[in-house]
Parts: sequence; structure tokens; C-alpha cells
Amino acid sequence: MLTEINFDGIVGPTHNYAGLSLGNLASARNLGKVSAPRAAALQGIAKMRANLGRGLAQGFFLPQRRPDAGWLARLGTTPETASATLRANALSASSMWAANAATVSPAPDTADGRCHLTAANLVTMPHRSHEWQETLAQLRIAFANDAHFAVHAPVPPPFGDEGAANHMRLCARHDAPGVEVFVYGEAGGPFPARQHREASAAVARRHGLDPERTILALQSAEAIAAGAFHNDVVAVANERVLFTHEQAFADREVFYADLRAKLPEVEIVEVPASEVSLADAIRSYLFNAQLVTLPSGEAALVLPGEARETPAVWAWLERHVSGNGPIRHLFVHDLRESMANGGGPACLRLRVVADPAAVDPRFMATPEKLDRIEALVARLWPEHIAVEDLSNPALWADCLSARAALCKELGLEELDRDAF
Ligand code: SUG
Repeated sequence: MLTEINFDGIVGPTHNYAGLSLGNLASARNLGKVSAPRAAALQGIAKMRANLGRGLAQGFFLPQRRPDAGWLARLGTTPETASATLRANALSASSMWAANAATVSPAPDTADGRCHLTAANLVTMPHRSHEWQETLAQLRIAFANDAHFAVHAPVPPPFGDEGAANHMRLCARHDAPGVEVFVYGEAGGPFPARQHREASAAVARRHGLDPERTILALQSAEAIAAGAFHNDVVAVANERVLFTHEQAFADREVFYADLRAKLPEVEIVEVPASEVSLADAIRSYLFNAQLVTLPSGEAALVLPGEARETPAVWAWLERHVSGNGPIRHLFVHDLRESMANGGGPACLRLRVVADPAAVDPRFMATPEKLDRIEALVARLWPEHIAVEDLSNPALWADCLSARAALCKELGLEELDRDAF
């Protein structure tokens, strides 16, 4: 049976605040702050556990091996000899944000009836540009069943692709054919446009999508300038519902009309700027919630604590839920560590509509497996990392062995190697 599975990126032991993401306001604001990798990973595990408890299918991806000595070697250096900047780029735990791992087109949308996944190249940011090799390796293991899945290598550079963070799927039900929306940005503002139109179009072609059910929509320049470095910071979709800020898209009337023509049952829940400013939306990550369908059929939002702490946002949500809106439940999670690098609940997960039985079970979560992961993290993940610690070889060794222990615990030792 086709169902939506959320694969969360487990937060890696090197999680830190080196301020690497230009255009991501939280990352810049928290540059130099002391991170708490253990707490970060435990916060993520608690979210996964809660979603499992809500009756949702849950999987995960492993944190990548950091420092990435293979990448530094390709640059002619090593963790010991690299500049502080290159070293920080080699140590980032950014693969936790699994929404950027790949773009996924479920089987009902594709020409060959398989679920297609394209690993994202993430070329715009140096610290993320070397994720795709291991991401691809993990996708090829998790989705090895080629009767069900087709896993593609990334679109070639220079066309920037940031994966599912700029992709939305609207459909009557997850197992019905959907309309896939690819949101891209245009260069010219103060911050880089990380998703290029050419990359989005290439993914749509490679996945065998029907052009009649595919939309390429331009992200508004003001949203990027206000800190929406990915579209999933200002809009999220699930089944028939598009939940979006008024200023998310460059030409919203044209986009909405196109969407309504392609999927007449679509329900557009637009939050006006007069009620929630773009700045509040981005600060609170209102739209970086996971919009999910509960087993009861009702829609729920899985939100970060910051949404409850932002008065205009919480007031809007309470009004919506007490009125007749399509979102019926609000669940709030403390994800402060990931949020401080600009990663909310939706950034931490990749959605795959598939039969869970077709996925390699080593990547599927159960309460018992989450207990084991949690115990290992509590024992081996560093409690704190200050930016100065990033040059300490003992920290690298501890992080590599902590990750190796997780690979072993999950029966995925094949991922514990240097080069991908
Ligand atoms: O790519 N932050 C990530 C956050 C990704 C959020 N993902 C989605 N919106 N789907 C990024 O900007 C900060 C890392 C640092 O500064 O060390 C970072 O990479």
C-alpha cells in the first residue's frame, strides 16, 4: 500500500554553528554560538518518536561521515592542514536537513510507474556541495528495490538543485496522481537563489512527469531577500492543501489559477502579510511545519516551538484551528538546536510516498529502534561544540567513532567508509 513515509536526517555528532549559509538568517545570527549536538539529535529523535506515535510511517537517514576527509583530499588538503573555513565546510552536520537530500516523485506521477528520486547537488553552498555522494549511496541502499524505485544521480552543475525543499506535491490522496510544483529562484537579490529553473526542469523530465501535471513557479524575490532561502520556509503542501504565505510566489494569482486548473479540488490556505509578516513567518518557521494527514484523515501541523512563541503566528494558528479551516491539529516540538541553523521540522525530513515494505528495513524506524539510537546518541554524541573546537583532532576522532558505532548499531557498516 502506498503511504507517505517521512525520512528524518539523524543529527550528526559534529553539529555546530559556523555560520556557513549566506541568506539563511538563523545560521548567520548564531555564528559562533556553542552547539549541543547530543541535545540536537535527541530533539530530532523525539520528533520521530512522536510522529510514529501519531500513526505516521517514519524512516531515517544516517548522519554523514564528518570531517569529510575525502572531499578535503580532492581539494589537496587534510583536516589537519585545511584552512579554518575549508575545515568548517568539511565538518558541517548539514545532511541532517533531509528535505535537501533529494526530490521525490511518487509512482502515481511518473511515466514508468516507479517512485523516482534525484539526489540534490546542493552546489550553491560549499559545505553542502559534498553531501550528494553519500546521500546517493544511502538512497541506493534504502531504495534498492528497482521494481518500485529509480534513484538518480544529481543534475550536473552549475544548475543548483536543493531537492524537496523547493518541491511540493498536491493530490486528492497520496496514492493518487498528483500535480508536482517546482519552485525556483532568480539571481539578482542580496542572497543567492539556490534553486535554478534549469535544474527543476531537468528533474521533472528525468522523473517522467506529465507536463500537464507539472508546474514551474518562480519564488518571489522579496521572500528570498527576507531569508526564505528555500521555498519550504514560506509554503508547504499536503494532499489537497497548499498552506502558503501571501508573499511566497512571484506571480501568485497565475500560479494559483494554474494549480486550480490542474487540480480542481485544491484548497489554498493563504496567510496574508497583514496578519503574519514575512519576517514573523521566517522567524517562527510557521510554514516549515510538517503538514501531515493523520490516520483519522484529518490534517495536522507539526510545528517548532518558535511558532508558539511568535504572537502573530500563534494567534493565526489558533484562529484557523478553532474555525473551519482544513488544518485540525497543532503539535509543537522543541527543535531549537536545528532551528538555530535555519532547519525546522520540515527541513529535517524527506517525504517518500511508497510501500514501506519495499524500503530497506534498516532505514525504517520502530519505537524499539529509536530507543537504541537514543541510547547510543546519549552515550557518544558530544555534549557541546564551540567553533574553536573544530580544529581539535580529538573531536574529529570522537565524532567519527560515534558515527561508526551508529552504522554498526543499525547494520549499515557499509556506510562507514571514507570515500563515496
Ligand atoms: O542549507 N543550514 C541549512 C538549513 C537547511 C534548511 N532546509 C530546508 N529549508 N529545507 C541550509 O542553509 C547552516 C549550517 C551552518 O551555518 O553551519 C545550514 O547549512
